[in-house]
Amino acid sequence: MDFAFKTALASPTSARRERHFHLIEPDINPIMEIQGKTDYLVKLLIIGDSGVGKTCLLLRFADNSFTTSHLTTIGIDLKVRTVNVEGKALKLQAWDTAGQERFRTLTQTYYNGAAAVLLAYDCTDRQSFQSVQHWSKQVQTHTSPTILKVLISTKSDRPCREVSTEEGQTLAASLDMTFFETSARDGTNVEAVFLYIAGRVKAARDKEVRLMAGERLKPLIEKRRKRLCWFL
Ligand SMILES: Nc1nc2c(ncn2[C@@H]2O[C@H](COP(=O)(O)OP(=O)(O)OP(=O)(O)O)[C@@H](O)[C@H]2O)c(=O)[nH]1
Ligand SMILES: [Mg+2]
Repeated sequence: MDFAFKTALASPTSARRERHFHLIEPDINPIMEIQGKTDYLVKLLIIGDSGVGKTCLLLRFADNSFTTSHLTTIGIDLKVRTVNVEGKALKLQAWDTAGQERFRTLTQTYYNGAAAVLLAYDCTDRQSFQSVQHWSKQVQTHTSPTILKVLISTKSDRPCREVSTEEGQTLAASLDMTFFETSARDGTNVEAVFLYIAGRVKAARDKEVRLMAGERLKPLIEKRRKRLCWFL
């Protein structure tokens, strides 16, 4: 794919290493992707506070890998994997956003055209759980009401938990979201999250295709009906 990359300026105050690139033009041609044996192209976005484990979750899904270092995402990054659902190939393009405050305006520009949003919090960090309300408002403002929303609790492998499963489930239900408790470290529920999204998107797109086919046949059926009436 033909992306324009630009090296990001690392914050001089940040003690953390920053390795990602700032991707400036999300210039993806859906037609080109479809020619490459893709039935459906699915745009996803993962959001949440810095350090909750968004990049690690996507790395586990796309590359089956995990890193213990926090290499904070600069701007935005992209991970891609094609999954098969009932014989159809769905290319999942997961946009990995930066949780840091200074990138929030940039993140907003990537909501457009997303089929699903994954909102992540760290179950060992109550502050990140409290931020869910803020992120949820962002989703409401920048996406259509029909977008698929998934609340992700991360780092379930860690013993020092600050947010219970029940609290996560209750919040997800109040925000009309589906809830998953995950660990990028041991892989818990990572496949399940993305397969759930792929399954829901496929069902919705299949329905759209059927409806469109029905609309195309309508004039033909009407013509036949009229001809039949003339004979009777
Ligand atoms: N134990 C454990 N640690 C995790 C897990 N997921 C992420 N981490 C750790 O959490 C830290 C932050 O992970 P990242 O994925 O870089 O966080 P992020 O949400 O992408 O952060 P930003 O890019 O700054 O927004 C890293 O040190 C990871 O190793 C997990 O499932 N279990
Ligand atoms: Mg990241």
